Amino acid sequence: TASEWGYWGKYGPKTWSELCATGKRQSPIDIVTEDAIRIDLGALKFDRYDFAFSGSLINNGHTIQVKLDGVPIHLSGGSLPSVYVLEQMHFHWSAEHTVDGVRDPLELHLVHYNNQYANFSEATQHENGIVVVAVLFEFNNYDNPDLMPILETTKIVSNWVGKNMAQMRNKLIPLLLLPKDHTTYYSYEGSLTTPGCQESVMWFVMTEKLPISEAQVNVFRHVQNSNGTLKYNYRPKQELGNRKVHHRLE
Ligand code: SG4
Ligand code: ZN
Repeated sequence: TASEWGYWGKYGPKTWSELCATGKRQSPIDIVTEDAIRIDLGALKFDRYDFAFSGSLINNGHTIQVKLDGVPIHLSGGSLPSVYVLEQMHFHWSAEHTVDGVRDPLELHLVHYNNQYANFSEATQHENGIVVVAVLFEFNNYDNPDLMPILETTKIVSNWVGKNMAQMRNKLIPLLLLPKDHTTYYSYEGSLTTPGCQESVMWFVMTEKLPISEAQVNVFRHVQNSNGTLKYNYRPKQELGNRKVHHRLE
């Protein structure tokens, strides 16, 4: 069916052309740090990110996605035109954005939509509809304890034949999944990185990276779907074209 897509083989990204918007602002990209324009767009304001949330995980066959319960979490600042509401978070292994050609083992996407639109899917139809904050994780030789609530539940939903949705046993504090310096970032105008690749996303890729161990990345690499093991789930880099990447430094 037309909705069938994957990350390699006969349903891989090379075959997405019928499913994807083909424009001039596709994602992900390679961030060339030397070419980034240093400019103060203002700090991002992460509202209620410091609360402890219960939530659930879903293995949707393309990624592991986290949905938090309770009060809405808001993102603003950074020259954004309005307030953006956190919709969900999910992971890519390996990372989708590369920095000076380096691909890290994991990238977290915190997906938000513009609260001027009725809902998330309506927002994807507008050029300022979506903001994704991306956090890169680099290998280190110790476990990152802040990923524990997600990883323990990933193990439960990773067996596709069993249940693909589960409550997290421990609460999650989203702020702990952001680097300490969460006000320094690269930003550019792009798209969703999966079909239909709508060109509605303002990307904020955090400059500072977080640590993850090899054993922790392996939990993601063992996620199953109907075709077997989801060994990796990143879209290859897209052309930057005429776009500029901005680098916010304080
Ligand atoms: C993942 O496949 C998520 O599961 C999708 O969320 C998400 O699509 C997609 O990634 C693209 O998001 O930040 N990588 S990205 O550009 O949010 C949407 C769902 O399928 C539409 C709900
Ligand atoms: Zn993503």
